[in-house]
Amino acid sequence: MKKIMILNGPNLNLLGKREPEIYGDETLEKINTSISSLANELGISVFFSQTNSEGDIVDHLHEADREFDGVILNPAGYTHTSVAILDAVASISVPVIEVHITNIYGREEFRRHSVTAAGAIGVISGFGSNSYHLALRAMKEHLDGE
Ligand code: CA2
Repeated sequence: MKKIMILNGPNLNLLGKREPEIYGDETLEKINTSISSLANELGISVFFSQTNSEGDIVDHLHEADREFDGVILNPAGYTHTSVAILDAVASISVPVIEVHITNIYGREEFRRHSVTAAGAIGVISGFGSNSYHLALRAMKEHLDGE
């Protein structure tokens, strides 16, 4: 069974608790539960992690390279700034799909560029929590075709 790491960056632990008009009213726990159900359906095993630290994201990506078949990554605010995360994404051999809850291209100018996406195999942005589901389906198809 393929093992996928779902890695969420800073402040995503606040989902459903603040700014529901932007990020929706589902908590991260609820989103993760729904990802688990889909993973079950697809016959994939998923592991969840959320961290507020840039270095922890880098460490998790290194771990994923050793122990997982792919990563679904929402780098959150670091999307727009982090060369360190880009370097980690680009240096690991397992595929990374970047995910955003909101459509970053329809938001403030500073969110319209992703530094980290250049290392990913693709980006899904703007579908709310469904972005994670779409990414999991895309990851399965990608791995099935490898
Ligand atoms: O749309 C996304 O998924 C983002 O990665 C979310 C980041 C934002 O900085 C990116 O530009 C786009 C923000 C995550 C913060 O999440 C919060 C959730 C609830 C309340 C406050 C922040």
